[in-house]
Amino acid sequence: MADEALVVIDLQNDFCPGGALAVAGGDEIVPLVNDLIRRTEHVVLTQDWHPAGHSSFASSHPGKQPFETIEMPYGQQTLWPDHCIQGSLGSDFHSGLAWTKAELVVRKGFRPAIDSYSAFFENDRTTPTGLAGYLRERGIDTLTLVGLATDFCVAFSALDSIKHGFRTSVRLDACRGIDLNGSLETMLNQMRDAGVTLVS
Ligand code: VGL
Ligand code: ZN
Repeated sequence: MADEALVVIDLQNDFCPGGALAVAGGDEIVPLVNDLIRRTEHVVLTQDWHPAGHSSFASSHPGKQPFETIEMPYGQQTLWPDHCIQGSLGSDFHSGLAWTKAELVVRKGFRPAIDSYSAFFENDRTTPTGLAGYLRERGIDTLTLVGLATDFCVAFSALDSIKHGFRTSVRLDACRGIDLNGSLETMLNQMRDAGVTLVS
């Protein structure tokens, strides 16, 4: 249907086993995601895309370790291992992903001072990526989200998608989570409460 799009979130080497910020089983979703790509007319991908020395990297904050939380001007920020550095192998899409059909690749996290989990807004929750305008202009009103990680980039994208008024579902069987201090359950509940259709 012309009004639906599949949004594949951050299915990149660094989020798959062997990568810098590996999500357990991240590579297992590739066949199912490819299946959904084949069956969906419009496909959009997101690509986490950080400059070296990005402010979300623990290595940019002396004395801080990955997975600690710090206070940034825009609020709380989890610190991560260096990952998805622009142009690195880790930033490439998983080699098995059938990405060529994608009509748009949204890159995010490229501003040095601000992280961006969501495909729609950066982590200050106000700087837009342009995706909502793109989808609206294309007449797309219904989104299915899949990818990595369920409790970070997928969840933040799904919540913003609802805020923008898109009918939104997340295919949980085509996602994998990080689950940091219970984040998976927290974000599943937030998505459910916000009106995201969770398909398992
Ligand atoms: C992500 C942490 C940092 C994600 C991206 O894709 O969920 N998580 N950057
Ligand atoms: Zn990132």
